Amino acid sequence: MNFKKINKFILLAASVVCISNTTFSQEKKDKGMEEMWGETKVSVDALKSGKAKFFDESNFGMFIHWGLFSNLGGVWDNKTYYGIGEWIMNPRMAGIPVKDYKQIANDFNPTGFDAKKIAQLAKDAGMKYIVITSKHHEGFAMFDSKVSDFNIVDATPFGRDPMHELADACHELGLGFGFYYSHNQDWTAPGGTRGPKTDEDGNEATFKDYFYNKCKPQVKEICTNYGDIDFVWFDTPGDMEEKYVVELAAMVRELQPKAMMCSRVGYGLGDYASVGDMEVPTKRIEGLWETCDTNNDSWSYAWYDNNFKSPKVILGRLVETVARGGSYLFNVGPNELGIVPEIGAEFLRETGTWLKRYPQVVYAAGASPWDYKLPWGDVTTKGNTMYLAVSEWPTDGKLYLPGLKTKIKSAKILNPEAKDQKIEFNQGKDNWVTFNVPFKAPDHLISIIEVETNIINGDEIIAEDTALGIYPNTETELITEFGTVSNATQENKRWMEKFGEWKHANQVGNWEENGQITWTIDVKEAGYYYLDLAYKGTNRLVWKTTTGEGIMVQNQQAATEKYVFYNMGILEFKTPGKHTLTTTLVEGDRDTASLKSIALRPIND
Ligand code: FHN
Repeated sequence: MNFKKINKFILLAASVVCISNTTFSQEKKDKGMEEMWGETKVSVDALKSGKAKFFDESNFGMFIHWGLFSNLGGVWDNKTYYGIGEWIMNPRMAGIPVKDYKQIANDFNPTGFDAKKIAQLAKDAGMKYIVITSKHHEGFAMFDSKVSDFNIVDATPFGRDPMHELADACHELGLGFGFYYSHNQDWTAPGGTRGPKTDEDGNEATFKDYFYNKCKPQVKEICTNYGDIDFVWFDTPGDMEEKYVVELAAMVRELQPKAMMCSRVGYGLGDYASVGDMEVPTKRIEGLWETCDTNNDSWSYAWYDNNFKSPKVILGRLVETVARGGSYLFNVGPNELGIVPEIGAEFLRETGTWLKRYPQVVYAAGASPWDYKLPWGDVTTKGNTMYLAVSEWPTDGKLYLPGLKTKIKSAKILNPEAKDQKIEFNQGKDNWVTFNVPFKAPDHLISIIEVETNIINGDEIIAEDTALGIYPNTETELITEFGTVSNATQENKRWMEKFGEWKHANQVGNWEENGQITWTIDVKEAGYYYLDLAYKGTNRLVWKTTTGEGIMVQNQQAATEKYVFYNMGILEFKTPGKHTLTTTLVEGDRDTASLKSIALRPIND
């Protein structure tokens, strides 16, 4: 990471701007959950004290969602509920009454749980630490708790403390270890947010009761009984009063001074920011931050959910996160027996095999000189070296880098099994670099080109960030985040497709008659390009896109509830170099029209 621009506090405003949904009918229903992620404002004292080093350099950790809900696997009363499995108790899924939910513990017997095996999986995957749910929103403690007997040791036939076993296994393998704890929501404890309003005797229960009877004493337990821990990952602070958050955070700091606290504790008291669930930010973010993502669609186990991300997708999202300056926390959901589903595990091991080949690309690596990903992949850095992580290997023997101001000394394709292959390149006056590369991708997952530049220690590799490259051999997507907008509204939006499965996009809406978005681009080669627009909106829409040279494409396409790319026509650039591109809405419902990106595809054949 590059900390040159760090202030005392960092506010990741872009990631919390607004809430919305794709499908119009869902719009109102889905509000609520994401408001509870809390502020992404964090203190950077952790960095100064040095305790952030491990987190900062690791860049890759394992998240585990495992709890009583795993015993249901998405099924209640013979019916399958689709969405994030750990929410099955909630009225928005099965709506299981507290009394019935508690009964599930009677037959929760995860005899297949093997802490060493899970820790080894994390290690094999190249992950450096594990963060596991010690108590999720439904209130069941996955550890030996003296505070509430609704816990895995007292309430289940299993009778063991798997958290102890996992903490020990992590320590043995040299992995970091930490706990997730839902501090605000507790759906079974009297007084917890969204929990019962009365206690077992029918007396009114307040949040204060929950906080002092359960939350704070249980957090004390997880911060006391498991040795030194590296992370305390609170979640969904929502409207929890500040005084409680302050008290809890102070206790954690006292008991575990070296633990890193995630920003979801609330009120800017975390050591590092957590951006939205399943969000790989599209733009560089300064400071210490992390994104959490899951290996299929749900966080916890669901019987039907085998939509596992492939090794290439995992690696792509990991490298992209590191290239934007962050860390990637990647989730697995063990099943009712405590076993991580095999396809997901296998894909993780393959991920780790790649990381063994190219560790330098991820661990202690810095962000890309470009604020955004490039069409063929992404870039991480270390000192004067750039690692070009190419997931879409070019088929014409040319790989392009736009707008590089720093001079390149040499470039080679890394080949861990044989000799690295030096490659020729040309760095033109236009700041484009063209590498001559083999036609076949050197690595079947993501190939790495190591580029040595001539900067001297302490300097940064500089890429021009005002003009976005338009490539002669591949499609370039221009997202709205990098355009300049007038008379329309540019906002980040989030929406759930399946319940709890978040999607994120920067988009432009509220189009006034003269609303427009303009990108500055740097075209490598003059010629014809197909123009596609990704938008949504009711009624058919007419969009117009004009180049600075006065070439225009105007066309009508369909109404759509989801962001879909539609072909608009052909644009010509008569000259290479800097141009502007301006898109406006000509006809259509101005309230629902929302533009997510445009794409330019060279016409070579
Ligand atoms: O509601 C939870 C959800 O179940 C899951 O634990 C995620 C992980 O980041 N956090 C909350 C929603 O943001």
